Amino acid sequence: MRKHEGIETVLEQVSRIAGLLWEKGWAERNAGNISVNVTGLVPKKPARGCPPIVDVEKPLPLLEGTMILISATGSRMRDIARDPAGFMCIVRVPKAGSRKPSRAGSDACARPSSELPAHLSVHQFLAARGKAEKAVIHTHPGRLIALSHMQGVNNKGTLDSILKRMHPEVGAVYPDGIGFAPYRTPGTVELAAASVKALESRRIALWEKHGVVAVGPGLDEAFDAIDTMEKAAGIYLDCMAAGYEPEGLTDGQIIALRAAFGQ
Ligand code: 2HA
Ligand code: ZN
Repeated sequence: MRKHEGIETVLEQVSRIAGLLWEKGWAERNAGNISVNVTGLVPKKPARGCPPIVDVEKPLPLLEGTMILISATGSRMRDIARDPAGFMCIVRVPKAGSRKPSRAGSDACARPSSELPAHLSVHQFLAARGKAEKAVIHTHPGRLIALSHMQGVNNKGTLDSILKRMHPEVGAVYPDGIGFAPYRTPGTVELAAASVKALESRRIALWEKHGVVAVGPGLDEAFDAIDTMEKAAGIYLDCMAAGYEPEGLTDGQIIALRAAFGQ
């Protein structure tokens, strides 16, 4: 997140990125969810137009005192795009001993996304490692999901290698590649744990047969990682649909790319 940002600026970014997720076709119905660590950006007395604040029930010692802006459960990306404050809420992780009554349940829009466990686990992991990333996106990009159904491709090593060979941009910008989380039921703590493991030092991980989770300093950078990987997946599938297995960048080309980008 950049300096001098307030919650209003973050909500503008949420609106723009939610619109893009919808336009890209990655957000059917209420698919996907967005969160941003907005600690320090929420005024003590939130003004009108600030999303509702909900206290999280579960103790999360590493996130104590943190505020996470997250899409509300059931919200459509196209609705978030036109009214971000109306379809987001702020999850507050109270400091130990300072628990305030939760507003969850009193306001239909104040129930956070069904993927809250994954978002909180990823924010916890980012905070614990002192990372600059504050934004998390989960969405359903069709081509990456299609690859995750392809036997022989749906494993970390093969998927990562295919995407790097399809498009020089992948290896140049994302040398740590894409992580791979084996299928877990949506919304579960098992999916949350698999997400953290798959992300490690990466910007993006594929949730097998479901979607992706990506992180970035801001929502734009998280979006870029998804967009780039989805482009590479599309090139692979377009070649296969045209009836040929793509040659891909050769070993020599990959080595030269790494050297050129100081990796
Ligand atoms: O928010 O995408 O994974 C709906 C989903 C759950
Ligand atoms: Zn999903």
